[in-house]
This record gives sequence, structure tokens and C-alpha cells, in this order.
Amino acid sequence: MGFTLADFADLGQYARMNTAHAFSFDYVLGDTIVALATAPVAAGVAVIRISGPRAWEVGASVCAALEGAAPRKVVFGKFILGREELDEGLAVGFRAPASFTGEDVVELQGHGGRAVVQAVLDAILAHGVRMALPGEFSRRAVLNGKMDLTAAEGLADLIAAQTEVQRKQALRQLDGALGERFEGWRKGVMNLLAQVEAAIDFPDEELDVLAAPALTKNMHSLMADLTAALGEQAGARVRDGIALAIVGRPNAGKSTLLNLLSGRDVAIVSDIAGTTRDVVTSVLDIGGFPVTLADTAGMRETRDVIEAEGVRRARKQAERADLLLVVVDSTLGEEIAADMAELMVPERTLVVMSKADKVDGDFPAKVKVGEEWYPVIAANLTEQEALKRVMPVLTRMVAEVGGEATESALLTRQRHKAAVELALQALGHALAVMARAGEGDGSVAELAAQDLRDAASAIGSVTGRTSSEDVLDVVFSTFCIGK
Ligand SMILES: Nc1nc2c(ncn2[C@@H]2O[C@H](COP(=O)(O)OP(=O)(O)OP(=O)(O)O)[C@@H](O)[C@H]2O)c(=O)[nH]1
Ligand SMILES: [Mg+2]
Repeated sequence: MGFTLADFADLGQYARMNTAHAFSFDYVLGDTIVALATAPVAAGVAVIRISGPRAWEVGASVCAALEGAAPRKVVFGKFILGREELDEGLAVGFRAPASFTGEDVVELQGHGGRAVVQAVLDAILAHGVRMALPGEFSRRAVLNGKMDLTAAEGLADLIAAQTEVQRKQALRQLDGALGERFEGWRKGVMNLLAQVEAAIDFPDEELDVLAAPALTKNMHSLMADLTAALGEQAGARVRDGIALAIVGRPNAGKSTLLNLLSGRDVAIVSDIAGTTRDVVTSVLDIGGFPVTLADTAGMRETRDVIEAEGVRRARKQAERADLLLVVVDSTLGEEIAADMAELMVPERTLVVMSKADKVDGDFPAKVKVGEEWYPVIAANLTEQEALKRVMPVLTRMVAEVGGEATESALLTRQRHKAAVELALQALGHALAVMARAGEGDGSVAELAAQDLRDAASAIGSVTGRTSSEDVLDVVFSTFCIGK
């Protein structure tokens, strides 16, 4: 390992450099590595973690109290480099394989000051230990069988979780629920493979084996499971957030609504039609779900090129959104313009009638647009009171869009979906090949078996069972140092 912390002016530079060139270093598993496990900010306590075969030896040279200490027993002592005292704090060691990484691990809990952390890290590095790469602790945990790749992703998501629902989903994934789901599918494919391989071993019976109704039925049912999993949007919605777009005519009160929901002045509000041009976003926690609200330019025909671009972006935002709030100025009637009507999706759209304070009389609870009915909330958006009317309906809609996520282990990343798609392709191909059995093509079973192996390995790449270094690189490149 060519670089140590001393080569870099500060931790931040080291971190950035390591991220940019993640894993362009030779990856050496036998090294003993160190990193700050807590955030690099001034804090009461900072945890420095050492992992690898020399963890105890190095730990004890920096904190003598560790010498002879039992694993998992916390000791108190001075942290030193040679004769110089650097800090004092707690130390605890773990013996392989009973540790986070599955290796010998020592954790030093010192004071969380920048200079203190730097001094203790330097002392450890001086003993020939190297800085950990981003995600290297978790990567070692995976390589040592302490957790699978989906659990490692769950851990990263748990650390990044901003809302309650995100936390639950990440924890479920960390606990292995998603890994088990993929493992179940992989076993399903392996069962199919065993049957097809029987046909290879007994060529005389190839036709009977490949044409057995149970085999094709099992294959179809596995493919149906995989296809259904691909259709689940909730996992990614919870992880990446639910997108909500606010659209309507100019001056309808869209920005007023955004500010009301956000509880602060995010967007400029004025009585000039065409105030908002760019998409203005604000992220909210609605019932535990992360929701990105996007206020957009009022939709109308315009000669102004900048406004026209705003309208184009508004439309794009609405098409991409999971939920739509259509704001209608009630002083102008309840008519919803055709260009907005075509963006509306049943169950995903709420109509907000603004400026209810300026109109006498009652508002309908629903409006019919095209063949569909949409719920309506009428309110004075300039008053806090309006929040009490809009929020409950919005919370319900958000929960419906993201709702399934709260129970089962869903695919949360593009990587998972891509693997399932690949497996489905291979299975579809196997089916097509098997349909040719009996046409005198002797290698049908072998071709189908290869497709099934491809399907199993695509599925296995998600948990890391059949993964290559490339897959590991993709997963851990998003981690930061110390995880
Ligand atoms: N009385 C009353 N005024 C409102 C209400 N909602 C919005 N307004 C006013 O209507 C005007 C337009 O509001 P905005 O929120 O800027 O409208 P917008 O839809 O964002 O308009 P553009 O950005 O131009 O498309 C402002 O003067 C608001 O104060 C309401 O419910 N009652
Ligand atoms: Mg606006």
C-alpha cells in the first residue's frame, strides 16, 4: 500500500482521493487496516477501528491497558506513541471470527477532537497499519461470511436513513430478509437445473424429462415470482424517496402550497402570473416516508422562451412523479384544463382548490375528469389552517404509494432489478430451448442447463454468492471510509 495518511494534508483529502480512485489500489485482505468509524467532526467521543491480524498487537502498543485484556472487555487507559501521551479513553478488542469484520478487531474510543483523532491515527499508522479503503470493513465482513451483499447494502442504507420507514426497510435488509428472498429464488433455479441435468445424464429419457409438466410449471411459477418482484416500486421509493409534483395554471397558488407544506419560504410567491420557472424542490418526511415536493412553472402557452422551458420541465416533473397535486384557482371555476387532465392518474392525484376564501358556497368533494373521479380539497392556502385539511389526505396517498414497503423485503436498488431481469431472460431462453426437445437436437438439455446456470449466477450475484470482484467494487464504491 503506497499511501498512508501522512501523505495527505488532511483526512478529507485522503477520503476524496480514496473515493475517486476507489479500489484502484491492490486489494490486500491480509493487511491490518484502520479508520475513524465515527464522523470526522469535533465530538465528545470518536471511535477508531483497527481490523486485521495485527489489530491486537498494534492496539496494545497504542493502549497498553489492552495487553492481556479479555476479548469484548472494555479497558481504560492512555493512548500513546512511544513515550508521548496522545489521549486517554476506552479500548475493546474482539477475536476473529467473533467481530464485525470476522477478523481480529480493536476499537479505541478517545476524544472526538480533530487533532486528537489525527494523532491517534498517525500513531497506529506508524506501526505499519494502513488506512482502510471506503467500505473496506464491510467488504471484509462480506468476504469473511459475516453478512451477504444485500445486508452490507442494508447497513449503508441504515446509516443513511433519514426517516422512520427508511430505517425499518434498511434494518430488514441488514437482517438478511432480502438476501433470503434472493437465496430462495436461487435455490429454485438450482432445483430446476438438477432436473435438467438428469436429462443430460440419461439421454434416452431427455424428452420425457424436459417435457415433464412439473418442470415447465415450476419454471413458469418462478418466472412469475421474479416478474412480480420487478413490478414492486415501493422498495426503491422508500430508499430514494417518493416524488410529488405540484402543477397547475400560473398564479393558481402552487408555490404558496409548497411553502405551506414545507413550513418555510422555499419558493417565491407573487401575484404576477409566471413567477416560478425553475423546478423548486423541498424534501419532507410525510408519515415516515421521504417525499420530494417539486413546485413547477404554471402551465400555459407562452412566447417567452424561458417560461416555455419552465413549462416543459413542469410537464416532465409531472410525468415522472409518483404523486400529483393539481392546484386550481377556485375563483376561476373548477374546470381542469385538458393539458393538466392528461397528466392525472387515478389514486395518485389530489386536486387542491386554492383561494377558497374568495369564493362563496360549497365545494364538491370530488371532481370528474375524463372517466375518472379525483378527490378535492378546497382551502385558503395562505393560512396555516389549510395544512390540517391537505396533510391527512396527502399522508394517506403517500402511505398507499410506499405502503407495501413496510412489510416485506423489497428490491431496493437498480442492481437488484438488473439481476432479476437477467435471470428472467435466461429462464425465458431455457424455456424456449426446452420446447425444442424431441426435434432431434441432441444438445437441448445442455443448452437449457447453461441458461439455468446463468440465471442462478445472476441471482447469486445479488447476495454475493456468485459475485466477482466487479460486483463487490460496485457495491462498496458508494461506502465511505470507516464503514
Ligand atoms: N386569498 C388567497 N390568495 C392566495 C391563495 N393561494 C395563493 N394566493 C395568492 O395568489 C398569488 C399567486 O400565488 P403563487 O403561489 O405565487 O402562485 P403559483 O401557482 O406559484 O404561480 P406561478 O409561479 O406564477 O405559476 C399570490 O399573490 C398568493 O398570495 C389562497 O388560497 N387565498
Ligand atoms: Mg409559483
